[in-house]
Amino acid sequence: MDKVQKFLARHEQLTRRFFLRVGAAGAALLSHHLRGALAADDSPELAAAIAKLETLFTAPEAFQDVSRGDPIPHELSEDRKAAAGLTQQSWSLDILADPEHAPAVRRPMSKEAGNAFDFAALQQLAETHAVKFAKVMTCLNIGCPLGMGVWEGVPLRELIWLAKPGDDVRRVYYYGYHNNAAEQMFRSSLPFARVLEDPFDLPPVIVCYKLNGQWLNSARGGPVRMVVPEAYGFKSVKWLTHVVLTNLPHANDTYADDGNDVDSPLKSFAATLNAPVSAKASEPIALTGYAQVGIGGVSKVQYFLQRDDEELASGDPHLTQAPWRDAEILAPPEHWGGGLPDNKIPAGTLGFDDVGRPRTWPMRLGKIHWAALHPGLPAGEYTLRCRTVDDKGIGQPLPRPQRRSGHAAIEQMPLVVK
Ligand SMILES: Nc1nc2c(c(=O)[nH]1)N[C@H]1C(S)=C(S)[C@@H](COP(=O)(O)O)O[C@H]1N2
Ligand SMILES: [Mo]
Repeated sequence: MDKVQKFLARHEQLTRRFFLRVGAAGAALLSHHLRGALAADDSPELAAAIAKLETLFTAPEAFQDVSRGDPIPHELSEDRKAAAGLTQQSWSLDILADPEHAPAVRRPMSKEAGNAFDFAALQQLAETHAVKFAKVMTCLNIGCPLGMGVWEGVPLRELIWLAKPGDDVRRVYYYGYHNNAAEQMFRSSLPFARVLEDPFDLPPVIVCYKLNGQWLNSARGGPVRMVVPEAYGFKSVKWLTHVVLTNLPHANDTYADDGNDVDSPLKSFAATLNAPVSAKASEPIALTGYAQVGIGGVSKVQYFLQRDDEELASGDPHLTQAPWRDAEILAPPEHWGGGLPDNKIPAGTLGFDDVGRPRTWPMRLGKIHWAALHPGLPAGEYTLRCRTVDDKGIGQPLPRPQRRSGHAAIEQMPLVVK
């Protein structure tokens, strides 16, 4: 066996899903998004590039970490975690009225009053209300996903109803353990209506205790964190300790102070993975990448290879008129990675069928992989760009090109052909 074949044999499950696409079995499995054929289905270069792609789900300990705090809560010793309420045994949640913009809350719950909501109560609610869904966790400021997995929890509204809120609640804000230092507090907020209702087929906002079928670990915000499906990471407060019901009509997020568009939902964008920096003249070029599927969906991933000595058309800053070529969106994987128990999508995960296949593809709020084989090029210096086109046919970075609303800039990579 040559090197490429050996490599493919080892990564059979990753490559198989790609080549399935071409056959009838693949066509049955895949959605209407997959169409057309690659320039060469039997390219070993492309097969090897696809085999190198990481799994779509991320093991909980392999997420990139951006947590704040001095010390960072998940780095406390086990004893100090227990004392701080950062273990399942010691965790509790206060659900209170905002003292400064107080709505009516008939049954506030707090540690101080001795009736805080605890982990046992959360598990009791979970028996009848648990929900699971797949989602990328993406930092608005960083742009690329920190990781993706299946998050499990109880809808926040189920906890809030226990506190018996009155009619004048307009927003909910919440924060987590912060070493009892006000300046370390990390706070987020949501309109009360978003907590009560799940618009546009979104999953609910959850109080989360599991990731990829395992108890939520300390680094990911365990024992309990918030997870807001359609939002960037800063809405998903870790080490959750307080939920505050307020009559305040506007956002008071920590990220608002940082100048961000705090109610912006996830954007779609494409990026390359293992993009070649150089290629041989006249030889096909294998391209691979991933895309984040934001609230607008992804109908296409496209790329565009441009000679650096040729000028871009003027008056088209977002390259809407460039000669984009369609890449292939890879079919859903058979193995999602991420350390799922028995390598299976947990039963009952929203958006997946009984055998763990996604009901729609690309799946919103997740990631996908893409690939393309570009015909050989003459020697020269080139720039490789890629973009997503959303379900309305709008190409990246539109309709929200503003960086403060989340990363959507078109990626550019240099490529030298020799
Ligand atoms: N308590 C607390 N929660 C937090 C943060 C934090 O610093 N403290 N960081 C937020 C930000 S900015 C992001 S992007 C996500 C990252 O989640 P992750 O660590 O699970 O990837 O956590 C959010 N939740
Ligand atoms: Mo973030």
